[in-house]
Formats: sequence, C-alpha cells, structure tokens
Amino acid sequence: MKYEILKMLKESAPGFVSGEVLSKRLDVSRTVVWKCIGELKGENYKIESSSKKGYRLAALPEEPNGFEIGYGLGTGVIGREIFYYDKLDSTNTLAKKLAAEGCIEGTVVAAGSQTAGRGRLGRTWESPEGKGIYLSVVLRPAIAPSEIHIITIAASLAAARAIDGATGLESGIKWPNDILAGGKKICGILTEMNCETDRVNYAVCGIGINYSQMTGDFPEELKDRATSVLSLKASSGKTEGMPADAAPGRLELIRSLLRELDLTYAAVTKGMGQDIVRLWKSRSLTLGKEISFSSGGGTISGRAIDITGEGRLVVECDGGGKKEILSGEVSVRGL
Ligand code: BT5
Repeated sequence: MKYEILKMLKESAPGFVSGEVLSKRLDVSRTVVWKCIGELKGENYKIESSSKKGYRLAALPEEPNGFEIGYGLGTGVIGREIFYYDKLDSTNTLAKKLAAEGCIEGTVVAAGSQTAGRGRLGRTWESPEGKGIYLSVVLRPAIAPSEIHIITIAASLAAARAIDGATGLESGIKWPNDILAGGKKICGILTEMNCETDRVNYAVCGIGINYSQMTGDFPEELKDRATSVLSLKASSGKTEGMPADAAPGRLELIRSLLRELDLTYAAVTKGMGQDIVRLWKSRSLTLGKEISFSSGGGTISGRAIDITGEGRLVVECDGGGKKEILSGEVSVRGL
C-alpha cells in the first residue's frame, strides 16, 4: 500500500495530494494513509504535510532502494524483481541462493556495500559503503555451459555503455571482464553459473562499478590501477563550472546499467549474440595486442586476434599455431 501512495505522490510532485484523495483512490482509511506516510518517512523519503493541502513528496532518499531502481524502469526482463540491501556479504552469493530457490529471471540483487565482495579466482572486490554499485542479476539463458562467456560479453558491453553515459568518456574492455577508463579499472564483472552437462540452469552476473572513490580511497595496491566515475569526471574537468551533482547519481547509474543490460541480454536471447560480440570488439583493449596468459602451469605469449561468437579469445601463439582461451588471467602488454 505504501508504494501505491508513493506512486501517487510521485505523479503529483512537486504538488500536494490531499489525504482524502489518497484514501478514496486507494480505498483505505485516512489512518492507513497516515501510517504509510510515516513508513515512507522512515525509509528516508522527505514528505511535507499540510493540514489544508495534504502531502507532498519533497525529496527522495539519498541512498538508492528497490522501489526507486524499478520505478518506470521500462525493461523487459532485467529488474522484474529487485532487492536492495544496505549491506550484504556478496550480491552474487544471495542472487545464487535466490536462483537456486527458483526466482524469476531478471531478478536483481543490489547492495550499498559488500563485506565479502568477490572477484574471479577467489580474489576480492573492494566494496566500500555508498561509494560503488554492487549488483547481481539472475539469468536463465538457453545456452550450453561452453557458451557462458557471451553473458560476460553482454554484461561488459552494457556496463561500458552505462559508464560512458555517466562519465562522458569512452571506456574500453579488457578481455574478458575488466572495464577500464583513463587506463584504470572502473568496473569488474563476475559471472557464475549452475549447469548440467549440456545446459545452463542459471547464471548470476555480478557487476561492480566504482562510483565516487577518489585516489586516496583505494587500498595502496589499487591506487595506480583503479578509478571511479566521479574521479574521472573531476580529472577530466568535466565537472568544472557545473553543479556538483552534474554526474548522474548512483541511482541513475544503476538504472541505466539495468536498461543497457536488458538490451544486450535481449540480443543474446534472440540469437543476435554476434552483434553484441561485434560491438564489444570495437571497445576491446585486448584485440591486436601482444598478450601473455598462463596455460597448463606455463606461460604462453602471442597476439590476440579475435573473439569467437561464444566470447572466447583467439590467440596466435608466438611459437606458432592458434589457441582459443576460455578463461583465466590475460596480461596485455602496455596496459
Ligand atoms: C572482477 O574480478 O573484476 C570481478 C568483480 C565483480 C564484483 C561484483 S560486485 C557485485 C557482485 N558481487 C560480488 O561479490 N562480486 C560481483 P577480477 O578480474 O578477479 O578482479 C579482481 C581484482 O581487481 C582484485 O584482485 C584487485 O586487484 C582488483 N580490484 C578489487 N577491487 C577493485 C575495485 N573496487 N576497483 C578496481 N579494482 C579492484
């Protein structure tokens, strides 16, 4: 009920809606309306009350929440259900649990901070409170486990586009899952799946974007390698002469990320994964570069020449021959 009231307040903002209109339209007593308004205030909505005019939505909460993320989002699949928590161990961990319990495809789990944010291969994702975007999406693609990379490809393209929209700069993608802007990592993607031999039961795609960290906020080992939306805006001078809130807030960035992901994922499910790969390639920081990667205990060097339709990296090895790499750590010379 409170969200029905919130919707009516939003539709009338910045004007007032009388308690009488709210109670009549929603067919509840004035006391219920009053209680719901109290609950919304408790969720940090700023609502003004006037005995003559009724209620007016004056300001949204500073922190994103599930309702605001989903309100008028306009996506097809992504964000059909949205859960937002101030703090979680890892959004991927909860999303996997919900997926195993049968949640609807497109369910989003987002958090204001993570106490055990995860990267690939057991690594850590720094997830300080209120400074980044940490979310995971449950997907149920009709693909074979060997094709799972296309999900990371689709998600990294979506994230890169959303980040570009926020920074006004062009980001690039280092295969398979790092998004770099101004030469530093701004976003990482962790795709995990549950599968049988020939089909994926579900995939959880976790996306972490640094939003407001300045250099000093990163741990020592990341200071030279990591950046954030606001740090890039500040250093590119794009905020000069502009109001401090010129960059979209975290809420807007989350919403544009989900919209972009809805588009790229729809392309994958409609059999247009090749188009996604083509667009991804145009942003690749890996293709055409000399790279090295570990394989079977040793290190192989070569030149990255292509990405397959399933998102594998094709490498022309220095010692001759070609190799398709599925996963693992790739070092790109010069990055
Ligand atoms: C990744 O792994 O880049 C995947 C990160 C995915 C994070 C999201 S947040 C929402 C969801 N829930 C989770 O628990 N995870 C996902 P990888 O390629 O392995 O990179 C990890 C490495 O990036 C670390 O070892 C650090 O060197 C570096 N790193 C850690 N935190 C960072 C940050 N905030 N910004 C930039 N680099 C970071």
